Amino acid sequence: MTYRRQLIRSEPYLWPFDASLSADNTALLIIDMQRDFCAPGGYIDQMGYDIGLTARAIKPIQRVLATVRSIPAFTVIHTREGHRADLSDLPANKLWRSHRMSAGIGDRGPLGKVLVRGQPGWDIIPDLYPIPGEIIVDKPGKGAFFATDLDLILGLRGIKNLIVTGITTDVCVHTTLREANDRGYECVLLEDCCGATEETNHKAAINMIRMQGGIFGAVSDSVSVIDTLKHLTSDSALSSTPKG
Ligand code: C5J
Repeated sequence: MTYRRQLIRSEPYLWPFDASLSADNTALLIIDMQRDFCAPGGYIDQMGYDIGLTARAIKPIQRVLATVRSIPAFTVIHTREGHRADLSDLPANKLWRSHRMSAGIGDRGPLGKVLVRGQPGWDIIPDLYPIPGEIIVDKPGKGAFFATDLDLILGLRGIKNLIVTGITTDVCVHTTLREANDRGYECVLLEDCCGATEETNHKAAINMIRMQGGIFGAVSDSVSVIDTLKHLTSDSALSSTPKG
């Protein structure tokens, strides 16, 4: 299967490092775009943080998602952080810390039980809701590889490049990026498609990626990725095989 070689404008190098970008070997990863992290009444809001800082990622992600959805066979993976209704997968220290912030995991809030699977607050926001064929990975931790089948799914699909988006930049996004990088995935984080509970943390998390020649991968943005991906539309239409 051949594709025209494409690179995405990014720092500190053009991504991916080996110019291997194709619709068959690349996935868009959308991390935890759940009401609990960016909607009024959710977990982050209850802790008193500014949800404007996380919600601002919604529109840029929507634009990237629309582009990717127009490319046949491009893999999209959504993740959701959350726990079983009986909280049997919730570590005691995570529960204790959430109580300290007046947003107890499992407690009833304006969007149902905080961070509990199946509750309104835990679900993905309507603006970015998965469509049939897109994969959803439910995770109990911050990293999307911990206690999930994400690595298995990526391996079975032959995916080696990950375009990483979502919230929050310094927590679940960074943990997942580091986990992916250690497993050999080539990652690019889209700066405007992320957000943190504090702007300084967002900026620091982005800056860390660029260190040491791209210690966890590269940093780009929605415009640059869309510019490159739209060229894939015609290439992949000719040569890709449907997945899922
Ligand atoms: C947090 C996340 N911040 N999705 N979760 O608790 O980053």
